[in-house]
Parts: sequence; C-alpha cells; structure tokens
Amino acid sequence: MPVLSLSSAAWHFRDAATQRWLPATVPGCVHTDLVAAKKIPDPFFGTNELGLQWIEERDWEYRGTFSVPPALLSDEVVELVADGLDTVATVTLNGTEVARTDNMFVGFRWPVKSRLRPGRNEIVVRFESAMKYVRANSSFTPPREINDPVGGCVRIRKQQCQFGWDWGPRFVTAGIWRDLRLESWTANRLEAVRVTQHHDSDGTVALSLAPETARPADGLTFHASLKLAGKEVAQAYFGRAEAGQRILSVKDPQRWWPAGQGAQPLYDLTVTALDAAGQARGSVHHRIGLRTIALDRSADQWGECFRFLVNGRPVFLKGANWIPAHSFVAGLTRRDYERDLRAAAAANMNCVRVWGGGIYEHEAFHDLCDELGLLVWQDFMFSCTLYPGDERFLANVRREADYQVRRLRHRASIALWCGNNEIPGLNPESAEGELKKGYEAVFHEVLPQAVQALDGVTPYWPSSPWRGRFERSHENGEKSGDTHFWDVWHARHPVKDYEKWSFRFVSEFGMQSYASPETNATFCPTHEGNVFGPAMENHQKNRAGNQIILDYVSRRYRFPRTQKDLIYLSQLNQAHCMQVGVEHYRRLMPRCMGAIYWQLNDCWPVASWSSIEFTGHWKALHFAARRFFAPALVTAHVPGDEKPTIGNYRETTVDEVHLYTVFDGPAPRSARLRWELWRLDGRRLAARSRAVKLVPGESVRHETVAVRPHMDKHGRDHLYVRLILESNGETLSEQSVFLTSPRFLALPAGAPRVTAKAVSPNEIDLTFVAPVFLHAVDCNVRGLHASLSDNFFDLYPKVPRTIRVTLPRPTSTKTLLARLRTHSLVDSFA
Ligand code: BMA
Repeated sequence: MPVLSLSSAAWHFRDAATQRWLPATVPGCVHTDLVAAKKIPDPFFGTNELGLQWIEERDWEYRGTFSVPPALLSDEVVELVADGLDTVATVTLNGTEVARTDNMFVGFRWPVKSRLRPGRNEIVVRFESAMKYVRANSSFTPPREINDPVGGCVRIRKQQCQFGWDWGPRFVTAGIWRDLRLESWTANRLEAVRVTQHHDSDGTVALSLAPETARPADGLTFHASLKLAGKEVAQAYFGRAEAGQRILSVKDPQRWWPAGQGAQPLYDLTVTALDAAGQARGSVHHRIGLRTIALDRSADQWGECFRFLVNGRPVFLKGANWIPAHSFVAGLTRRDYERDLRAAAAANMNCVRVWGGGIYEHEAFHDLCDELGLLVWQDFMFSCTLYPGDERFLANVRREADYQVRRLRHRASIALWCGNNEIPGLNPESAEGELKKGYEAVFHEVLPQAVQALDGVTPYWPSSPWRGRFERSHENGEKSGDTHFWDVWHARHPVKDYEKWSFRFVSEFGMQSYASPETNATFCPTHEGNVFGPAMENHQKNRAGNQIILDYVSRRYRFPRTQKDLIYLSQLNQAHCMQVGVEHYRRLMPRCMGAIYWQLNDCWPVASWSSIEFTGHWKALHFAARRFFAPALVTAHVPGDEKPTIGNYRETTVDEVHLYTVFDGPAPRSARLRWELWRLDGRRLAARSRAVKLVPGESVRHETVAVRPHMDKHGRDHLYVRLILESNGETLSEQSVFLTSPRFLALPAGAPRVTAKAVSPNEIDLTFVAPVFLHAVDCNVRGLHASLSDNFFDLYPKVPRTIRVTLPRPTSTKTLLARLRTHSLVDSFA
C-alpha cells in the first residue's frame, strides 16, 4: 500500500502569536525545536528549566509542505495517519480543517483525498497551549496530588509527568511526537490481525487469526505465513468465515521464555488480505513468541497467590519500574531504548513495569522487550490522582484503550494490563459521588472491557497496588495482590523494615541517590555543583529528597570527606537498601513472587531512585542488582539489629546469621555453599562449606552461623562474614555480611594492586588484588566511556578478582591503567 512519510516534508514552526517561522523536525516537539533554532538554552542545564515555563502558555503552529505523487491520488482512499499528536491539535490541509484532537495517546487516521492535490500541498497543525486547555476545562477539579504542581493536569490526556514529577522537570511541550504519513488504498484495507494462541496438550501450538478490515471483508481471502529465522513453518489460506478460528498449526514449537528461563525465539507472522482477483488489500506483520502467560490468583495457605505463569511455569518477576526515557519523548528510537533495556537484562531482570504517569512506549521499546525476554507490566496512563468520569472523557479513554490494546496485544512480552498507578491510595471508593463513579467507570468498566474485547487473553489488574478490593494495609499485602512499599524512604523507617512484611508481590519500593559527578557535570559547572545549591536543588525534585538521602547515609556511613564521597555513599546506601528488600522478597519465594524496584532509568540528569543515570552510567545499585537478581543467590538474614539506647550507647540484638540459597533458574543444579568468618585485620576465625542442591523455585535456609560468641570475643566492629555460592569453580553468588553498621567497622586502609591484560582491541581484563579487606571498591576510568562487568565490589585479602572493561575504541592497557582510579569505603572518610 502506497505510503508517503511526512517526516521528510519541509517543516517549520512558530509561536502562533508571531509571524516568524523557524525550521522544525517531525517527529519532534517545540522544546527541542526551540533548542535547535537556538532560541532557548539547553533546558536541562543549571536552573534553565525555571526560565522556560513560558513555552507552555503559548500556542504553537507546525507547517509542512510536501509533494504528492499522482500515483497516491489514483487510489480510492487517501488517509492522513498520525501516530501521535501532543495534544490539543487542529489539523488543516491546504487551508481546510481536517480534525481536532485532544489525546496524545491515540493514533488517528483521517480520509483526506478530497483535500489533496497533485504536487505541492501544505499541512498545518496548530497546538493550543495545554495549560490553557486545562484551565478552560475547569469543571472537573481533582483532589490535589503531590506530583501535580499544575492542579488539574488530569483533564487532558497527555503525558502526566510533563507537568513535573518527583524525579522530572516541568516541560509541558507540544508537537507531532510520532510518525505522520499519508497512506492510500482502494476497496479495502487489512488494518490488524488478532492472534490467539492455543497450546494443546500434545505440544502443538495453533494460532487463530481474526483479521480486522477497514470495510466489511466480503469477497476477501487471507493468506497467513509463519516463519522462524526466515524458514516457513506453517502457511494457510482462509476465508472470512474462518476468521477467529485455528488457522496455523506449529507441530514442534519453540517456546518463548522470559530472560533466565529459556530462549526468546520470535516467529514472523505475515497475514495478507487478497481480493477475488488475487490482488493484495493490505498486509500485517507481527513478530510473535509462542508462549502462554497467566496471572495465577488461586487460593493458597497465605491467602491468594499473585504469580505469573509462563508456559505454565511460575516465574518470580525481577525488575524495575520504567519511566519515559527522556523528558522529550518525541522521536525517540530504538537507540534511545536499547541502552537501558539491555542493561536491565544484563542485571538479571526479567521484567519492567511501564509506569502509568508516562507514555505508552514506542514499538522499538516493545521489540527490545520481546527480544530480551523482559516481561512488560503495562500500566494504562493514569497515575496518582482522580480523573473525570463524564461521557466525553470516557469516550476519549475508550478510544485510547482500543488503540493501545490493538497495538500491543500480540507482543510476546506483554504480561499484564494494569489500570493505573496508585489511585486507590486516594480512596476513590469514599470520594464524592461523581469522582467515585468516574473511577469505577474508567478502571472497572472501560479499560477491562477493552482488554477483554480486543485482547481476551492477557490479564487485567485494575491498579498497582491492588488487592482485589479497596484496601491497602501491609497486613493484607501479605495475603494477596501487589504492594508498593514506601515505609523506607518516604516514611523514613529503618531499612530493616523491608524484612517486617511478607508481601505477595512488590511492584514499587525505592531509595534515592545522587548521580555521579560525571553526570552532574553535564548540567552544572563544577563551581556550582554543591548539592544544596540552586542548580543541584533544581535537579532534586523530591522536596525532602536531600534530607532523606543524608538521613539514610548518616545511619550507615561516616561523615564523608568530600561531596564526591557523599555521592558515592548515597549510591552505596541505595544499593544496600534495594539489596535488603530484594533479597528478603526472594527469600520469601514462593509466598512472594515479584520484586520490581523503583526505578530503572531517568528522563534527565537528576538525583533520583534510578539505578541507571541519564547518561547511561550505572549507579552502584545497578551493579548490585546484577548480583541480587542472579538466578542462584546466596543470601543472609541477620535477625535482630543494632540500636542506640538512652545516652546513645550501642546495643545489639544480633546473635546469628541465617544462610539461604534462592534459585529461580530453569533446571536444578548442584553447588557448594561456603562461609567464612573473618576479622577485618585479616585473621580467619571460622569457615564451613556444604554441598547444596539448587531446585527451581526454592528458597532454602541451610545454615545458622552462631556469631554471638565471636562478637563477644572480638567485638562486632572487627568482623565480617564472607558468603560464597560456587559450582565447578565458578562463583555463582558472593557477598559480605556485617554485624554492625559499616560506619563502626574498623576497616583497614589499603589499595589494590591492578594488572591489565588485553583480551581484544576493545576489551581489557583488570585483575585486582588487595592486601586487606576492601569494601565496595569503585573503579573509575575517566573519560573513556568504558563499561565494566562489575563495580562496587568487595576485595578479600589476597584473593584476585578480575573484571572486564569494554571500551568504545581500541585502547591500550597502559592508557587504561593511567586513567584508572579506585577507592573503597575506607577512603570515603579516612
Ligand atoms: C511512586 C511512583 C511515582 C513516584 C515514586 C517516588 O509511588 O508511583 O509516583 O515517582 O513513587 O516517589
């Protein structure tokens, strides 16, 4: 079918109140176009955000001129297709209005043949200020939400976090944010194909195919072909009468699995509509994975389970929450998603939650999730506040849900449709009449109906968190549903409180840290880089953020020497908190079947809960995540705690260390569990090892190490326990356990000896050997844009540790060693 992309048209834009047109990019948005035209400075730099708020108050016009080839006009229908307009737009073609839109999350298709002419044409898209729209539609006033600085941004179906969030700036933009094109066809057009999989008991997978056409499909036949790695494995012709029935059958199917459970084979399905003369009337191509996904909520000994079954196998979901990859999402491509999604998979994650205050992500995002085996918990884009429920709004939501469900339902990685983020926390059930009705209508009628009618297989869950009814006590989170746990961080509870609760599934919990000095330098000149100064404060969007970081850092570490050390400690603290949470949730398996921390990525350079900085730099947390999400994990539960008594005397209730293995690999394996008790000055006091069997889905407590006698004799400030899980000489998992807060530890000073060995022009192995125990060694290779296979690791006395450094360009070992700086916890205060 002929297509004319309008991205390559000659585009200009202007403030609608002025006459001056400037060059524009489509897809794009007004902020990035203003930057490109040098009309505004870098919006992320310093406090520039504050001076750019005028942009949201203006109306903006985009004008494109393009030439229509006569062939396009010879078809019966020509449609203008807009995959995304942000947001209140009036579209005009050659001077005549085509349509008005008010939903950024819907793709549109308008017949425009009569308005086009051969040769030169002009399209104008005028965007009304979203702020004006919000004010004009003031009949609905939601109860104020903390992340809605505007008040009422929910009246418009637009990426909510553009209005500001507790990790994101306020840039209420406008623009043609996704692809825009002309498509022409005659007689009929195949629009979509609904694919339903049937996994039969003999192992065969059958696909039923339901084509959806622009006009009634009278007289059409369809051809379906399924290929794996370019080789056809099934094909068939079918008629309208067989639509929705089993069309293709795959005898020896290769199943798609989430990362860590198996491979991700993707089959190419192509369905073509043919008319009586055999002429193609449109074709749809999907890459699909053969798998079943179910949300199991059956009754069990604890209440009601909440676990995902993939191909019938229970899978513990390990992952992080995903926010928009950039403050300006317009025109993002695969490259923009690849870095962080690959990093998620590299950190042993098998899932991401697309959080409901952002956007429905780009096809490229979902391609990558399918390829990498990252299950997607897909929120609908509603978050943290109550929404209108009038007919006009509901119709708009219905259109949006229809569009998005049809767009994404075939994806191998789509595991769940979730109605919203955190709205039940605002007590919609006890809200005033209209608010309550609106809530019920959107999340218990319109959205589930769309999922049921258009997908029919993927489960729907009304909110995250949700328990099957309106209630959100921690006690009930131990029985059913999913939980967001923010006692640690927002309520400043002790980190140990993670271990207080036996939740069924935890879809949010988090701890902030500062981004690295390198990332901060991208928006802040060093002399203005004080974390409490105006530029850095503007890049800390949680009002209490700095205090809370300092609070938790001070509970665990000594007063840092420099701001760099503070940044390092904030990252160690964040990694520690998430480790405590995740390892607890994993030890609880199978009672708990998911741990999704807040948050994977950033949309600009900022202090936040992310494990990957905006620049792609991995924080200590991301390296820790790779360890605590490893399929075979050795983990310790240390019952008791150290607390100050009156007079600030330290008292501990710690007596024992309980050693567990947790395993969620696909097949059993044998391993050896070792522990060693060491004095920090280098004397080994005790050691033990035992053979263990790692069984999929099992968390097993193997050993109790009685540490109290050693604590009494040597003092807990002088001890650490080293844990190792190994198999055939390979370390599967390893960590150090302290019996007091690290700030009290008598850490020996020392630096590692480093040797380098080139493995390939772009890869160098670094081997570290330290004379003494060093905690959380941070290796920094300045300016080389290197990626490290591990970092923030412990070195044990005289035990070599090798990491691989991958460099974007060929680099000599000499250059690398010259750039390398290492420091460890002891250096942050010594
Ligand atoms: C959550 C999220 C976000 C927020 C985060 C940190 O509950 O859903 O709204 O950014 O906490 O406060």
